[in-house]
Amino acid sequence: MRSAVLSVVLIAGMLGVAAAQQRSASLASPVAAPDVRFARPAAEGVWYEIFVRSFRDSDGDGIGDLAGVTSRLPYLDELGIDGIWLTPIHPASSYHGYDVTDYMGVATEYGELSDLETLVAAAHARGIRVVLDLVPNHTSRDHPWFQAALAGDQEARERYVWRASDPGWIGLGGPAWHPAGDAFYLGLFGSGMPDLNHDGPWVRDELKRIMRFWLERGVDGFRVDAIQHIVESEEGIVAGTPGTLAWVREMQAWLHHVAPHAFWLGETYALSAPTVAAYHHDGDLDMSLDYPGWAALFDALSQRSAGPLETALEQNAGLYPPQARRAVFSANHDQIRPASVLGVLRRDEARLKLIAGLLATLPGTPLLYYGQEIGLPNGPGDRDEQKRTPMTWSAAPGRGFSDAEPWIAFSTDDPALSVEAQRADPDSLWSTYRTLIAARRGLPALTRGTTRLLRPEAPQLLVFVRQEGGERLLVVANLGVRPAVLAASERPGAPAETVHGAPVGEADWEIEGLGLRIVRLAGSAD
Ligand SMILES: [Ca+2]
Ligand SMILES: [Ca+2]
Repeated sequence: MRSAVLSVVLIAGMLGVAAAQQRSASLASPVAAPDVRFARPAAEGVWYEIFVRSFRDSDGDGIGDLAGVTSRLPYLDELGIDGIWLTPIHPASSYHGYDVTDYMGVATEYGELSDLETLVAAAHARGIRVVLDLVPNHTSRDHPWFQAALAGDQEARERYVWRASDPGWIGLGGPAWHPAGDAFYLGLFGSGMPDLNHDGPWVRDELKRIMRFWLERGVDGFRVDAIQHIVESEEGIVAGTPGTLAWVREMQAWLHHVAPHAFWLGETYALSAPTVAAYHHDGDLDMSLDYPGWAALFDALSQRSAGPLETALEQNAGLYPPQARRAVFSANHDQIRPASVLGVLRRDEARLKLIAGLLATLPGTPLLYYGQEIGLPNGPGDRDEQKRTPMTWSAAPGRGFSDAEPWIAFSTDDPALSVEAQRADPDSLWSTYRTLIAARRGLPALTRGTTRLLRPEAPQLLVFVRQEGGERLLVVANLGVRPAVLAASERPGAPAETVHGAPVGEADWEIEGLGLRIVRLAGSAD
């Protein structure tokens, strides 16, 4: 009898091990790449972040949705977009979706799984990649795992991070530890977002299972939320720990193995370039968000000096490993939009156009935030919702966003701040973006070329050479508001053709305030 019981236990144990091995084995098998031939590698395209709730409402409930995004793919194609990043589409506790309650679901207000599949297929048919937001650091407090943990389920409890007493750490905006029963759980982003425990294999495997689920539906990668905060040290270091970097390396190795066609874009929210570079060196991260570059861009614009961008370019040279890719941007759903940062002065449109020019020419992968191509401003006040107001497609009631009252008010009633108006105006910000993106597409020196910084006499002029093969492009950007001169003697070659901006010739160039030139240089490489 005893031996029979023992046998049953042994067999059950062996079955359990076998099941776990089978689970791991299926996680490691390759995912077929979508049957699409993209025109260029992901890193050489222009990307576009869509806050799904605010892009286009297809069914008249005032909330943007997946079918709405699908309906605007021709628009994105016309603008020259190669890839879109969708903010979280899953069932979640909050409107923004970063507190997920079901990682393999689609929130009812955004549609159904089939709507996502339709969107991916339609995007791929146009050569546009689709990346989903992945939120691995925390779930919602309402996620069934956390609810089970609160109810005392030991396995569920181990998926989160607990202490018997409050260690007193400060999280991102308040206390990091939150009471529940006779213990405390970690929630760096607040009590509504409990941190997952990535120490054990269960959570890591589950995350791989979630990624597989979406990869099998054709998505091309993931933007990884809060990537710095995955693993905390015992002492309470909550960003960039060796444990987090090792976690990134493991996850990237897994992704490169099962889906080498897909990639990660990490939310490396740090202003120090060496801190961001560590995710590439130690974590083998595919692509980072260039927050140091974002800060340098606005420093340069506010100081009317090329200095901050020159410093950033010099620091970046040799800092990142050769395979590292950086997304360069001027806004996302967490930032005040440039049209609001830069105020309401008349000349600000020139500054927004200069931002477009710098994003198109600086080394990196340009990443736009929906509405930036028309200079969409923030709404009133400083709440995050006001960074995420509905897209203004036209001047008509509902602004082409929705036939219903939008979920939040539009940030502008200016009819000129619409796609419809700016598309009809060859001098508009929208037309500037479209022209620059189209030019960039045809210029490998801009999409993948080397970068050499020059130091001209005029401190407001940012001057650099992008080179690929025998093609050399000289980029000159005037961060000042007054004209500045780049002498012929300061240039590394004779101009062959003005690619962007008013034509320039052999003499000294006077570049207007906030002006930009892209000039092909004669002759071959130096
Ligand atoms: Ca809707
Ligand atoms: Ca964490």
